[in-house]
Amino acid sequence: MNHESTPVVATPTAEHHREPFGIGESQPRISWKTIAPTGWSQQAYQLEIARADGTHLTDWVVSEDSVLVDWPDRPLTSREPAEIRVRVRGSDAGVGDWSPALRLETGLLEPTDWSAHAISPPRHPLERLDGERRPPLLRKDFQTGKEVERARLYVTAHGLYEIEINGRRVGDHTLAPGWTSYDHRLRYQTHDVTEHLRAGDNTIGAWLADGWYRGRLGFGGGYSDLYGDRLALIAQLEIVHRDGTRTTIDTDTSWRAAHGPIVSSGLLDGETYDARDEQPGWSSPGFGDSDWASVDIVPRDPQTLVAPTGPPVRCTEEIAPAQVTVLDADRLLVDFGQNLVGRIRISVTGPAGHTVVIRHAEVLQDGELCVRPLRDALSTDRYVLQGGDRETWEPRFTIHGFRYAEITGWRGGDPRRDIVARVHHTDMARTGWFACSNDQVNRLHENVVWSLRGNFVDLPTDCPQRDERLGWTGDIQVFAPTAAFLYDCHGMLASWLRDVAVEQHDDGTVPWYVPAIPGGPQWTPARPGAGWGDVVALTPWALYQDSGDTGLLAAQYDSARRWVGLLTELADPSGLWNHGYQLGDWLDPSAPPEDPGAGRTDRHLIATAYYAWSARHTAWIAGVLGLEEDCQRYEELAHRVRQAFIDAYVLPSGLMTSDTQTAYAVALQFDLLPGPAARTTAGDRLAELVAGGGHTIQTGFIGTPLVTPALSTTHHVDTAYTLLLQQDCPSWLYALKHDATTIWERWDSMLPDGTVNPGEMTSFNHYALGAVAQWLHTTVAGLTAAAPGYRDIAFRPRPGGGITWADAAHESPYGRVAIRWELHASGIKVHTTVPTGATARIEWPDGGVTTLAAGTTTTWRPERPTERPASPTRHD
Ligand code: RAM
Repeated sequence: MNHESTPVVATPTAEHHREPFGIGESQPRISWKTIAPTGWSQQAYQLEIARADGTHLTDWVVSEDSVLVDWPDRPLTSREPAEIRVRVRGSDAGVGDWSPALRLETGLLEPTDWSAHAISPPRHPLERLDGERRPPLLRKDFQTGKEVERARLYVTAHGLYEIEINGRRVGDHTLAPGWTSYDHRLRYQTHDVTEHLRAGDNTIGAWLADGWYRGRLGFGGGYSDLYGDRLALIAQLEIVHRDGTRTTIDTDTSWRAAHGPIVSSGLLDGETYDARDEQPGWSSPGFGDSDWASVDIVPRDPQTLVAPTGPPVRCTEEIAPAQVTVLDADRLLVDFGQNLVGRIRISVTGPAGHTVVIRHAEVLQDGELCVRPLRDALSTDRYVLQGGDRETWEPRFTIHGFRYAEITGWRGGDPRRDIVARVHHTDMARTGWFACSNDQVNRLHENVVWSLRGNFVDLPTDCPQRDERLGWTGDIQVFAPTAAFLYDCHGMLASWLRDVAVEQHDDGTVPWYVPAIPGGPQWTPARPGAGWGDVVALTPWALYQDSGDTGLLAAQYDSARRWVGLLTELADPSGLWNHGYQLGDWLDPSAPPEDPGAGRTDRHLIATAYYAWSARHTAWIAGVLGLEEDCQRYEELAHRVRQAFIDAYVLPSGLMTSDTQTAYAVALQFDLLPGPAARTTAGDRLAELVAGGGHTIQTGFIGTPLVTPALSTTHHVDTAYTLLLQQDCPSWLYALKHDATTIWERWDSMLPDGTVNPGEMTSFNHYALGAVAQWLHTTVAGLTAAAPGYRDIAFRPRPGGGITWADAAHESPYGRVAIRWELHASGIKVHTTVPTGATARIEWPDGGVTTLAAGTTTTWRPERPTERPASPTRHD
């Protein structure tokens, strides 16, 4: 085959790993992307697996599949490296070159692989010093007599850890091992530490801190010791020598412990560090640790140790101060120009014992930090100077949500050089982009991205700043489609959904937030809540739409089934879920600040709608999994609940019992109306309500992601644009008047008069209301997955709102999908990019369809587009 028509395969990937090192799958599924000339399609593929015992070549597999194909060889064993290459054959029978190799390595796959014990500093005198629980250091000296070929560190902790070997930090993870349902699943991390070791004397040391394991968490004062009251380290350092022999250094009773320079550290409260207490050389050989204490072994079942499925949290960006104001002699107010999540690093010079205090806040009030929204989170870091030359410090085991910092006792030089905000979050690959001719809409989109970054810190949280920061199920349920477009969050969310399933109650109730911790009588014990519990059926499906990962559906199916089974018991015989505690359309702007659930839409209308929608999704999941009987049973259930919904909430006139935007949006988007005529009536009424409300928002968490799609699929795209572009409160763009750089929890977290909303729940960094971004992607730009994983793509641009061009791109499992449209006086010009392996078409606003081949195409459609009649159901 000649060179020009040769397909080029990029480096394959394994599962959803960005860094396939220390993975937990013995049979990882493999994916690859091909770039090939227009018209080419894959007919067959071949995989080559290089393992220690030789290179295995599969037969040619006749298949068009390239996403998450089954592992083709015998299962990998623990600690096993492998290299995988792919080549493909096309319709013309020509064979392409081998792809570059994917190098992966498994972690410890069997509980019996673990020889390390969980070791803890002794309770006395280390742990409770003057009522403090001072974070400890642990260390061990060891010898490597023989030359080192390679070395791996498998490590985790009760609490948070950082490791040093021979004075050098291992890896760059933040807040490891992250937060999982620790009693069931504790993640360990794998590091290649070959370069850290040297022949002869070596030392391994660990910092530990409370983190989520035993630090104070939760609202209303919170709770400490939620998982136990003893920190512990589990570390297994496996060294393979040049001669093939092995040495393993485990955490055991030969390790020693002492206080470190961290005086206190909490995720909510911040960290205090006394540099005078540093012990130089503590993690290097030759340090005398005779006055360090011995350690105890504490229980940890190795069955619960799991490898990560997603990337770690790490620093992804540094931001210099945008503005620094000197408040008084010793106090600086720093504005980073961006509400972010992370920590501040300072460089200072001053006398020993001098303390620099850093307080954080998202907003100002009267020129000072406004910390009331933080509630009981102190978010204060303190650095006590050693008194040497320039001292540089960033806290290790805390994290804050802030745009502003007040620094008292500043002893640095130029603040723009000596103060930097370091942004930390799960280091997912960016996969989605959007821009258009309207700068405010672009800023709104940028704010969504920042709220995603700030709240994807190992688990999907509601907020990153106050004494909460919990994995609220409802928030990610509404936001998951947006998140999956913008970032590759599949590995991270797959882990979190495992935790949701393990924490689901025996009767099927899904906790309000996962990991579940006590939350006062409103939240504990958990009660089944519509929109929140439905995460177990809707979010796996949303992720599947983006990734095509049927394995995730299989893993989560039982959880979805148990939830829908519970709803079937709770519902009345007709299928209505019309009793019990519900949050309704949470944070509907008409709800009073102190009662965010008191929205205008009947809570039980929402509950039955979600019941029908989850039953429908469970049927779809069963269908994909080939469970025909289940599929039919859940379809029938969904149909019955739908009918009950219609009978109870849709009046003969076509209006609904709750004459609200959320009610119509839910009914339209969840396919809960009797037919096309009823859809038209509902769409028209929704548009009337939006116009009647002066095109301001009247929806909360439930209605907000649905209202613009409900309008645009019922012939009211102009109304949707007017709503999108509204600037008065409440609206998406209102927040920009107050210089918002993230999405707020409330439409009016900042009131029009510039004061902070008096509600006790007022975050400035909450992604739920940012779910509108998915409408920007799918409808304003017009980039939609018409089949799971973007194997079929529908470009459905719906220009409006005076926007003259828009573009969106998504890095799909097949490769980059992109669209840019531009309005011209005589028509619309659309540039599209379709990856090899996908089919695609443009569905024009007037109903016309243009079929596209893979590759980049420019399509010109004369005349301005007009809308076409409503499409019957929503499947995006
Ligand atoms: C608050 C937050 C969160 C929401 C719950 C119900 O704590 O607003 O986002 O899901 O309430």
